[in-house]
Parts: sequence; C-alpha cells; structure tokens
Amino acid sequence: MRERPDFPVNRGALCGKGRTAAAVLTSAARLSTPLVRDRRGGELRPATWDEALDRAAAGFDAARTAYGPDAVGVFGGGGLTNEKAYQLGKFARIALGTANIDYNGRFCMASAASAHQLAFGLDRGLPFPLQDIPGTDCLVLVGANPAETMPPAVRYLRELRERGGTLIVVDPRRTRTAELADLHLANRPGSDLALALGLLHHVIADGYVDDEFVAARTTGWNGARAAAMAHWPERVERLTGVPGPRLREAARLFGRARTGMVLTARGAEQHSKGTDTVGAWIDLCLATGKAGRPYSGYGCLTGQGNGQGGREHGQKADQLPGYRSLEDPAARAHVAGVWGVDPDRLPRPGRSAYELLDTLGREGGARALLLMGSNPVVSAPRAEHVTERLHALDLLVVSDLVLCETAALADVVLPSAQWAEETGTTTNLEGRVILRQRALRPPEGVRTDLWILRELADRLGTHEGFPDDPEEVFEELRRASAGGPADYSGISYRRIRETDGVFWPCPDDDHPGTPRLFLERFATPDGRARFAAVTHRPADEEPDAAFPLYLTTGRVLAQYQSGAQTRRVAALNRAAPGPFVELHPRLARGLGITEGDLLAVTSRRGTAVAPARITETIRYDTVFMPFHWPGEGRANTLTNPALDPTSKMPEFKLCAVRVERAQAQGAERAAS
Ligand SMILES: Nc1nc2c(c(=O)[nH]1)N[C@H]1C(S)=C(S)[C@@H](COP(=O)(O)OP(=O)(O)OC[C@H]3O[C@@H](n4cnc5c(=O)[nH]c(N)nc54)[C@H](O)[C@@H]3O)O[C@H]1N2
Ligand SMILES: Nc1nc2c(c(=O)[nH]1)N[C@H]1C(S)=C(S)[C@@H](COP(=O)(O)OP(=O)(O)OC[C@H]3O[C@@H](n4cnc5c(=O)[nH]c(N)nc54)[C@H](O)[C@@H]3O)O[C@H]1N2
Ligand SMILES: [Mo]
Repeated sequence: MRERPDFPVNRGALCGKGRTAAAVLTSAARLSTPLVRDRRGGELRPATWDEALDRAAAGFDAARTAYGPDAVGVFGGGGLTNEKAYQLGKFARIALGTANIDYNGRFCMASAASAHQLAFGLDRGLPFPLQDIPGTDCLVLVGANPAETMPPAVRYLRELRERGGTLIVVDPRRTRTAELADLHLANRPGSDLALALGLLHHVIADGYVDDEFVAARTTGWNGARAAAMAHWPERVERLTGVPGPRLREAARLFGRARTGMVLTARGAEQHSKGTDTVGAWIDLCLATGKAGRPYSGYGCLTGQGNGQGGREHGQKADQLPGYRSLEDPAARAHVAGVWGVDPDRLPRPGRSAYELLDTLGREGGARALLLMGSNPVVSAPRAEHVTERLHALDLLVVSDLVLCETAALADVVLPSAQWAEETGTTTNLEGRVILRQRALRPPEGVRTDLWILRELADRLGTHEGFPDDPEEVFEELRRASAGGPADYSGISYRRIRETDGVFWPCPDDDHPGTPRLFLERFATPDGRARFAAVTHRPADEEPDAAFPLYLTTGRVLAQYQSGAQTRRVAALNRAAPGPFVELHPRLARGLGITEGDLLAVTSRRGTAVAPARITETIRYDTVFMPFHWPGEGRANTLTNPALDPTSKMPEFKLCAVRVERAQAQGAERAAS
C-alpha cells in the first residue's frame, strides 16, 4: 500500500479499516469457487461456474415465467463501482425486465437525497470540496460522528478550529466528534427536526435572517417562518431535551457567523421523518443566507465507498442513469435509445429496499432474488423478519467476496473480485469521480461482477449490451448520463488519470467539472432554493410504560457495516471484538446493572443480548448499540422498519426498548 499525501481528499490518510483492507484480499474466508445448494435445507457444495450460472438463470427464468418479470428482485449496494451499479440497473430492466431493483443506499443517504432534491433540485452530498470546510466560520454536524466514521476528515475539523471557526455537534452521545466541538447539543433521539425549528425561531427573533438572500434566491419563506414561529423555545426544550440557553447560544453562533455549513449524517437522517428533518436544517441555512455562497451550504456526509455514485446510475427503484427519473418520458426515451430498446420496454418504478425485502416470497412479491453487495441478514431493519422472507424465496443468488450471513442462506453463491482486483470508478461525497485501477489479478476461480452480469444476461437471452470491460461500461454510462442531473459525459478514464478526479456535472470534454454548485443558481426550474416549511412530529414508536427507553444504533471505529469484511481482520476484531449496549451510569444503577453484565434489550420486534458498557457520554434515557454483528447481539433484531414516506428510509436510529439483566430475564421466563 502506498500513500499519496498530495491527494486532495484525504491527503494520504487512511483509517484503520483502510490500512488493513488488504488482509481481506488474502483472507482464508475468501470465497474461491461457486457454491450451490441442491435443495432447501441441504448443504452448500462447490460447483463449476457453468453449473452455478445455469442454475441461477434457470431459476430467474422460472420465476418470471410463473409469476411475471417483477417476480425477480435485484438488491445492490453503495459499495459497488459506478460501472457495476449502472450495469446492475440495466441488467434488472433489460435482461430481467423487472421493476423490482433497489439497494442498501436506501438505508443510508436516501433521506438526505430526497431533501436535497426538494430544496435544490439536485442531490450531491457536498456542494463544495472537503477542503472548503476549514474555511467556514461555523460548522454544525447533525447526527454525524466522523471521528469514528470518516477519520481522515477529522483534520478538516481541527483546521477549522485552528482558524477560529466554531464547531457545533448535535448527537445524543458525547462522541469523539462531540469532544472536538465548541458546543455539543445532546438532544433526544428523533428530535433534530424540532431542534432545527427551534434554532430558526431564535434566528428570526434575534434578527439573523438574511432578507436579501431570502428574497433573491429562495421561495416558500412564509411557510418556513410560520413553522418556526410555532416552535417556541420552551416547546423545543421539551421536545429535544436541550436546555433553552444552549439552544439560543447555538442559534447565536450560527446566526451571526458570516459563513456557515450544516452537515448531516445518519443520526439525523435514519428516521421515519428523515426527509423533513434534513429539510428543516436546509431551511435554517437558507434563512441565514448560508447556501449557494462560498464556504457556506448544506451537505450530507456520505456513507459507503461509492455512496454517491451508487445512488446516481440506476440501482435505485425509481431511477435511470445520470440521476434521471424513471417516470420522466424524456429520460426514458434517452436511456432506451442508449440501450437500443423501445422506451415502453422499460419498467416503471419498483419497490424500495425494505418493501422489496418485506414482500419476498409473498403474493405479488419477488420469488427469486439476485443480491450483490449487501448483507441484509445483519443490516436490514427487523432483521429476523427479513431473514424469514429470504427463506421464503424460491431462489436466492448472492454474489460476494466472503460467505456473509446472507450468502450463507443462498441457493447459489458467486465469488466475486474485490476492489484491488478490478478497475472501476467511484464518486465521493464531493461529487468527484475517481478511478480505482486494478493492482492485482483476482484469485483463481473468482470472477468480476461485470463478468457475472454478462454471463447471466446471456443465459437469459440478452446476448449483447453487457460487456465486462469496465471502461467500455463507463463509456456507455457517459452517454446514458448525458443531459441528466449527474452528467458524466465529459468525464473519461483518461481525464481522471490526468487529474485528481473530475467533479460532476461535467457535460463535455472541455468542461472543467463543477467543484462548487449553486453559486449562481440552484438546480430547480426557477433557479431558486425551496424552503421545506415542515413541522415536528413524533417518531413512529416513542417510549412508553412497557418499552421505556430509546434505542439508537450506529457504528464503531474498527468495524464496517454488517462486518462481513472487517470481522475477517484480526487487528480490527481485537479493537472491537463484539456487540455491546451503551448506557448511562444513572440508568444502570436504577436497573441494578454493572459493567459487563449481559443485558437483554427487548423491542416490539424481538430481543438482543449483549454486554453492558456503562458510560457518562450517553443520555440517561437512551441506550446505544452498534449494528456490526450477527447472532444474539444483532441490533437489527430490534429496529423498527417504519418508513419515511418520501425517502422510504427505515427508522434505524430510534425505537422503544426495555433493558434488563439477561440472567434476570432468563429466570423470569423459567418461573412463568
Ligand atoms: N467505522 C466505520 N465507519 C463507517 C461505517 C462503518 O460501518 N464503520 N459505515 C460508513 C457508512 S455506510 C455510513 S452511512 C457512515 C455513517 O456515518 P455516521 O452517520 O457518522 O455514523 P452513525 O454511527 O450511524 O451515526 C452517527 C451518530 O448519530 C448519533 N445519533 C443517533 N440517533 C440520533 C438522533 O436521533 N439525532 C442525532 N442528532 N444523532 C443521533 C449516534 O449517536 C452516532 O454518534 O459511516 C461510514 N463510515
Ligand atoms: N441498525 C442499523 N442498521 C443499519 C444502519 C444503522 O445505522 N443502524 N446503517 C445502514 C446503512 S447506512 C448501510 S450503508 C447498510 C450497510 O449494510 P450492508 O448493506 O449489509 O453493507 P455491507 O456490510 O458493507 O455489506 C456488503 C456486502 O457485500 C460484499 N461486497 C463488498 N464489495 C463487493 C463487491 O464489489 N461486489 C460484491 N458482489 N460484493 C461485495 C461484502 O463482502 C458484504 O458481504 O446498513 C444499514 N443498516
Ligand atoms: Mo451507509
């Protein structure tokens, strides 16, 4: 591994997972041959590629013959390269003809994406490069813990503070990120919408509204103003648990700053009101003139390796490449033209990720599923139910590097190549398209996802249009994206090699790319940003007598997502060996719990068991569990799949639970 200190995004810095990622390339857990299961309940056994692919294609064909094309589902991932994400979307619509494709990004940045679209007419994580962050006067991080989830970015926070800028962190836990802040607002889970409105209320009352900006560059202010006025300080204090003076202090810091940024991450977004919550924070930026100007704006901290590009090129249920809408007749005509098919052959939008998983094997749901780049047995909400639905399928086909918990349920497992073994582009949170070049040959027996898609398409009767050369796929993606919001038509492998990546939109070969968006106009039809004008509402499930505590979930530094990759790395397992339940000493005392006690955490979905970790850094009405592990400590046994009506994001960050010592619970059960 070689570092590049001059690379502008991370200046050569990697986190521990990045530094140890090469261990997964040669891990003993690595799959090296296709596997098939002869019958449900039987064992997986090694098979040839021909046998495995024939079996997969025949199963897809059988499902579509018996129940129609939508009976085959496709589930992708935000870790896939742009080329794979594009090809997977095309594979679903052309080779399978199904409407039912979605991906794990729906669990990730979908609420920020919806709010971005509504407010600005365009969804790109950041409207400015990361290097602009230290240049702003006031940065607010809402539900983001980059010190653990994006460590190379922490230097930007440090530089901001060194320059005299202010950092405000909103998180129910005093995280490592909150430790860096000037002001930490430890709000109640699910109260970020009310908090933003409370801040806007103060901004209005204290005279920090930028009337000129509001008049010249926005629409809908009256509605937003009325919503904020209805969220007076005492009400917001009651809803958020943040003391009034601290709220006012935050409003003053942000309001009087000359420039300011708000960045949200999953803590604010993974709620059944995630879209509205982000909208309220955008409203705060718009009201204070902190958008569409240098060193100011709203942004979303992206999740997975290709969290941005993965949401642009068609693996989303309602989307065509170039971030086009599947419902837009002009977009359908354009993309169908590139694909050489009649636009009427393109399906309509299908089900969102959780809805797709929830209906597997049911009347009207998918009967066969192709899964590429996700491990929903661990990472989907209400995971026990999702596991049952996966069992109900006629055929589950999984392409993966390792036998992850979901692949272990499959009828056909296809071993695929990893990052260092194949070339492809990814797009980072800045909208910067980067080329990742192949450094190694895949091990004997392993194939690339693009090759797998070509072979499956061929067996399903589509013999052309699925090349396995990534550059050839990218060249087609360029054409398919031309004229769309995420326009890549001026980006080529050659251009990326010659630069440090090209920012979309980049509509032609001579266009320099767009590092900073919205400086002249927003991407809405009239060029104005739109206020969301939203009001607070409770979570789908609030604590009550039977389930008196909030559970929130998230990440730790040394593990990644469902852990499929990082749980194979010894150094990371030493640093973060297993699940735990974080709780406040006061809560622990009340429940008679001491450090390390095995706790049973119960929600309306089920019970998870993990040891107690007692810490003063969390609110005493809230417990926290990381979601990286399967088995009895799986956090997603508990989570609530209530969906945001716009983004279809599940409520990962909040459900009501009861906590007790596991032994006590066992004894009670034995007694009854
Ligand atoms: N180490 C590590 N890094 C990762 C990942 C990983 O798995 N491990 N995954 C990557 C991916 S895909 C993603 S999406 C990002 C996620 O990056 P983040 O969003 O930063 O990570 P999370 O831990 O999910 O959530 C952030 C914080 O939200 C807080 N929170 C919980 N509920 C609420 C709430 O209601 N309101 C507020 N304001 N805060 C709340 C939690 O306490 C937590 O500290 O990380 C990426 N980086
Ligand atoms: N409770 C709770 N649940 C959550 C979250 C939360 O905060 N709380 N966060 C949600 C979020 S933001 C996300 S992004 C999801 C992530 O959760 P998942 O979607 O499960 O993501 P990963 O664990 O990264 O799974 C990726 C799988 O694909 C494989 N893989 C990696 N690269 C490739 C590739 O190039 N090709 C193929 N074929 N396979 C590959 C890996 O080995 C792994 O098995 O979890 C969501 N679930
Ligand atoms: Mo994510």
